Amino acid sequence: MHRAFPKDFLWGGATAGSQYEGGYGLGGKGSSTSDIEYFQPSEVRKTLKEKRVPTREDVLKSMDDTLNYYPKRFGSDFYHRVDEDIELMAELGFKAYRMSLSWPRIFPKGDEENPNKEGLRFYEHIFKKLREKHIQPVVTLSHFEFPIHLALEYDGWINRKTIGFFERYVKTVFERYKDYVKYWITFNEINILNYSGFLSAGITSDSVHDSKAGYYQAAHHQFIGSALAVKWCHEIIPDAKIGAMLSRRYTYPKTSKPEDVYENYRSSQLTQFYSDVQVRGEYPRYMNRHFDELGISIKVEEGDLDLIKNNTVDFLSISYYSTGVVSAVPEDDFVAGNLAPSERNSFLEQTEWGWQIDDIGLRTCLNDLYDRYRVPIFIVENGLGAVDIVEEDGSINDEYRIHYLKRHIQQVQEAILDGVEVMGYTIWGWIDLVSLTTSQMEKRYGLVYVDADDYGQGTYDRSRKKSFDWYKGVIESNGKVL
Ligand code: BGP
Repeated sequence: MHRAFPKDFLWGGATAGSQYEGGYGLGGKGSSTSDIEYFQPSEVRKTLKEKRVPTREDVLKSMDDTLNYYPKRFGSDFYHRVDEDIELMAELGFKAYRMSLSWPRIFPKGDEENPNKEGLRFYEHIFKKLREKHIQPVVTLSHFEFPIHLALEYDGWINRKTIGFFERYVKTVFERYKDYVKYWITFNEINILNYSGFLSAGITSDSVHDSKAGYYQAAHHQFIGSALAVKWCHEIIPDAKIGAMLSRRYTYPKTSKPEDVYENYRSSQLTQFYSDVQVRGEYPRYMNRHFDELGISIKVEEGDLDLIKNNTVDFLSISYYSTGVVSAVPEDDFVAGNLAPSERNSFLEQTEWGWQIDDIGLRTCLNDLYDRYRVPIFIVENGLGAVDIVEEDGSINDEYRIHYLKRHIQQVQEAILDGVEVMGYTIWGWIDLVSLTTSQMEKRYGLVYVDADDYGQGTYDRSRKKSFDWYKGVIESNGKVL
């Protein structure tokens, strides 16, 4: 069997502005929903609890707070190290770099008529540098960084007006970057809106009476935002591709008991509801019953469904870290995962943060998604968060990370052989950055080490880990040498 990856396979790395960029308040940047998360040492391991949703008052307090440390305001200081970091990407041989734009860097409050020129120049510089190095940017329009002003004044994505603000922002960036960016992604992990409602949609706990109804209404508005982004992207940059993005924690039924199997199926439908709308262009019929059971109805205006139908995405991108288990009557034996806890699978090992490691699950998941949608799949996040030890000579021997990545890449190759169209693979946090769920720096994913601790102490200097050379070899050999 011919085991090569496709010759135009997009190997690379991924980051998100709110966890990597820093530059808080610089260059005219407005505050984002990520800027108000402070580091809480008690929450650093095994994120079992669902995140507490802040009230308006919490948000206002955080903005004036001088006692706590807010890691996402500083990230890994990419803002001041663009050229140096892009040199490292080039040394690794990246074909693609997945990044996100900060909406409030471009529209500081979100509802202005005109963009912040300095913000636009900042990203243009990045795109120029990437072009010099022949690296394709893959740009997410919204990755947990929503303008605070829109959260406080408009209740975020619950308000239909937000669609118009988003449309203005996306048209602005498509026009400005049309010569540089040919791969776009709409909303990061749109399907976890009920866990990340504040971060991704600006919904404070006091802006909704019925949170489920509010989240689904916000999702409807994001679907329209996504359809408009697809429409304008295709019109302004005809040679570009734009995709949806799911957090795809694939799940297994706990037993072969039909009740467990059904519950798992149902839970999977509720995750794929989002990509069903964005890829297939319509609300799936199974959601009617779900909305009825919840006693909610979504406000849909004339023209919404046609817009969604006529503007489906070109590809589906996913984050994949672990798998979960679902049963009809859950036992009280939960493990952690990105944002949502899951039941334990005794066949799987866990990371130091309790995320279950399942490389074969990635192959199953890729096959499953491709069977359902028949559009190319892009793995835009996968990686291992671990504590790294810096040896006396400065080296970092992260064999465990190499082992994790290798196992997963092997399964990507199996899926390609199964016939799945996989566009590319970008390692999450190719350079250390602030953790989404715990706001830690010590939960490291990188091939490159950043000298900073959980309180932002350190030089922020970069150094290569053992996995750096390994991944460079993988890209050089187009996946032949793993
Ligand atoms: C995904 C997010 C990323 C990211 C990753 C790892 O859900 O899209 O932003 O950070 O999870 O999560 P964590 O940083 O909490 O380990």
